[in-house]
Amino acid sequence: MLSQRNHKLGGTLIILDSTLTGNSSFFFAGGIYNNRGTATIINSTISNNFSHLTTGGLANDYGMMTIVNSTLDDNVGGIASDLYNGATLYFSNTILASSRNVGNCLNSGSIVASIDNWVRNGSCGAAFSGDLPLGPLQNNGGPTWTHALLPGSPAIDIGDPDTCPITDQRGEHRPADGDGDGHAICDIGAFERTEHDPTSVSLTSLGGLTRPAINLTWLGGFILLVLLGVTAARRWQLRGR
Ligand SMILES: [Ca+2]
Repeated sequence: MLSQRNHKLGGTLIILDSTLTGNSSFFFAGGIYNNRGTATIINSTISNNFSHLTTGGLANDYGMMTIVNSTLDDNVGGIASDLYNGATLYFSNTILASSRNVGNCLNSGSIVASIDNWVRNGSCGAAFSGDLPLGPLQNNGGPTWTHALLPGSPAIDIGDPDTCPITDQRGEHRPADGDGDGHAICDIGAFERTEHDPTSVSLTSLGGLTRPAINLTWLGGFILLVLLGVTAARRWQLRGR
């Protein structure tokens, strides 16, 4: 992993059931920049991160990155909003929904697998594309904040069962029958809609999509470096403000 302050080539990073939000970088990715390492992101939310020159969310520049059932939204970058791959990428059941500037995903490397991903502009081999409204980043249960799939969302019950984790980011069991048709199928993204989730979302709530001010400090990704080697099951939430 690489940053301006902490420069370490290679290494292994696992992010599980976590939220990275409010991080920023001028040169590198706002969320995570992987340089010759192995980065695995599962059941996690990468939201409202910023990079002036590269990607607001994730960048895989050399090395290998695997992304499973994660949600990327409200990220802003110079070349892509959510994801850049310059090396080897596996990703499945993942949402790239940012809509604030450039395309969602830019690939100049090898996408070994792109399975049942929802990418707003259809890039990087997406199976599904188009606008995908999500709930605001908020407490939807569980130890970390998430973007809920709204009632009736087309991302409900269309995920790949073979790469579906047994819980969502909140700890809710997967798969759940989110569309009530009697068939429990994995959802796309970090949030699995269950029968316990609210059946309506107030306009007031949706209108509250206020985002933290961009904070030109180096937080999220670098704190994670310190946590390398710590149990992968540990859950944390990083907020940049
Ligand atoms: Ca489901």
